[in-house]
Amino acid sequence: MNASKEDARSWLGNAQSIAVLTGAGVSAESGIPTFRGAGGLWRNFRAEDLATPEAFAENPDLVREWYQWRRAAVRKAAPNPAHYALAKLERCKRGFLLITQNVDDLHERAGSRNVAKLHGAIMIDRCIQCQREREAGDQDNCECGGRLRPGVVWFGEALPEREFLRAAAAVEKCDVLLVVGTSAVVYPAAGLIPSATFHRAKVIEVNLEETPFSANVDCSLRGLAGEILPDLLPDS
Ligand code: BJW
Ligand code: ZN
Repeated sequence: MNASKEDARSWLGNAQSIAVLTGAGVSAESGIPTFRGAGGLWRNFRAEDLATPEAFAENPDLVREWYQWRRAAVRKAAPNPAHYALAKLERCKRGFLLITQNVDDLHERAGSRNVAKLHGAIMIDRCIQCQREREAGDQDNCECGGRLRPGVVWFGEALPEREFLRAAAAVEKCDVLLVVGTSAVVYPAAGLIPSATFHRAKVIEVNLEETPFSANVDCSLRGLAGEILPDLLPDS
């Protein structure tokens, strides 16, 4: 069943509790490249091949250089209307959790407060030896001599448990799950979408393209997040 944008707007307006799941598409209009599809390449590498512990072990300088390039893009970027619309939606709901796979900080900069960051934060570095975290800078090594790595979750690594448990609990009890700008192929994050359906929430998807869940959600809206989200806000 594909309901209309008006239906989606009224579900959001009537919901007591809303969960939102975002992916790289939400930051694309801020100039931050997505992982898959057009713009998902850096030099000749696929993002999926660089975001792994194996890539870092084999070629830490290359992986680090990729992250320094991406950090520069994040520093230059500003939140777009999609980020601001989600921050505004949070302000008008009592039950609200923004679950993001994004490692940038644009949701926070737009004013979102209740955010579960499933894949960590790109602006943080963590020592692989003593585990101490710090704001990312130019250093390659910690004072203890250990190598610094970005504070993100690579393939094969566990998600931060507390963040994932918060996300799973919010999805189980929400009335509406709004899924924005994610290809929905990376697990366990993507598994939150069928979980919402199983727990009888309405699921609204906003994406430029079809995803593996488009046919099963209650409302699939095709287009730019920065254009659709402001128009979905209940009082707009
Ligand atoms: C727009 C738009 C606009 C563009 N408006 N839309 C079950 C089944 C199969 C595999 C697995 C499974 N469970 C686990 C796995 C393995 C693996 C996995 O999922 N693999 C699949 C890819 C096959 N998962 C893991 O390894 C996870 N860990 C794990 O499971 O651990 C188990 C464990 C337990 C206990 C102990 C130890 C281990 C970890 C996953 C970590 C993902 N990390 C990355 C990198 C983060 C760091 C970094 O940034 O460098 O996270 S990968 C990358 O993909 C990144 C993203 O957060 C994530 C999702 O991508 P996203 O956000 O969806 O972006 P895109 O580019 O894919 O899509 C953009 C979308 O936007 C597109 O659809 C566009 O159309 C759309 N769009 N512009 C609206 N303007
Ligand atoms: Zn250290």
